[in-house]
Amino acid sequence: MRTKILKLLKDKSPAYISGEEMARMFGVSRTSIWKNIRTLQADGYRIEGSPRRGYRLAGIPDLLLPAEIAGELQTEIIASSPEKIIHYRQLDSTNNVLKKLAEKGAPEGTVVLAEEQTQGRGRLGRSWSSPFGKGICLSILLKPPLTPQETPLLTLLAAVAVAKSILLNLPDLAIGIKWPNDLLIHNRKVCGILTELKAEADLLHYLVIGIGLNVNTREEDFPADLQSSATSLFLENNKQLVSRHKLAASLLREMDSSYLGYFKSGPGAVISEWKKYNVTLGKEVTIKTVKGNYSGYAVDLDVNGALIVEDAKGNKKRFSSGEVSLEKTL
Ligand code: BT5
Repeated sequence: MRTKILKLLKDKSPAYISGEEMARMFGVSRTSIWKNIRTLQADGYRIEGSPRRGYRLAGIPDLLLPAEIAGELQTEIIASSPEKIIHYRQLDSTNNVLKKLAEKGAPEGTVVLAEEQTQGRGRLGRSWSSPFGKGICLSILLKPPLTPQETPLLTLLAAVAVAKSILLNLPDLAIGIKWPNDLLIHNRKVCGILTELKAEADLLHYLVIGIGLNVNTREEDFPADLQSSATSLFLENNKQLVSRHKLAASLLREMDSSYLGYFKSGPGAVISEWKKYNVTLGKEVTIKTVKGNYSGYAVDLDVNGALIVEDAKGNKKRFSSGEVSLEKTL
């Protein structure tokens, strides 16, 4: 009902439509229309009411509202129906909320979005800064027929999908992907990805891919310790605001088509796409892992997306996770 009312208000905007007419069209009471209008207003839609003329839509907020995102999507798996798009104004972490939904049997392709995270998480207990209404914080539930060992590739796939969706909207930005999960612009981090999974030895139950993208974040919105290392699309785009819900929709579209493409074309295609944005291979790197640091030359990725690093003696080591520092940057 709410979706239908919203569509009608959009079609009529900037004209008014009376509550009585809407009630007649949808076969419900005027009170029911009024209640739905109140809920839309609480979601952030600017709906003006006039006793004689009725209601009119005066403004759509740039929030990650399911109705706005779903209207721009025709996906097959990810966010493929309005029920699969779940929006919160505030939550602890979209990954946490989606993992709970996954435990309750949420279908593949369910997406949780938030305007603000109070405990946004990075890898290894690090935090992700997510002030209200500035970035895109979302998590996607996937249940691919893969082994847990094959899943790192899906983080690379997600990084490429984010890069592509940004470039569709802002084609001039120089986006690089630092292995495995950081999107950089001018050597500052604009996006991070946190993939978490539930699996047994050889059986993957589900995967939650969490994406944090700084969109309209201003310098002062970042905590002081991030101001020199983080950036946003707004800051890189001559301080022009970017529509967050449009970008979120194109990100979900890219994720959906890349995910389907992966099953048709296999890992090689993901890796060659990833290499187009690579700022890690061909560089001297130091990789920090839980087992210690290792320095060398980043030579290639293997078929699962692991990073192959060669030391000065020609010994090659493979890393499926770790934190890379680039000795020589772009
Ligand atoms: C990441 O971890 O980069 C993964 C971030 C994933 C965030 C998303 S938001 C939606 C979903 N729900 C969650 O709770 N998380 C995911 P890592 O590589 O460990 O990097 C974390 C480091 O990035 C921090 O220690 C900071 O130095 C830096 N950082 C934190 N917030 C940032 C921001 N908004 N922009 C740029 N850098 C940031």
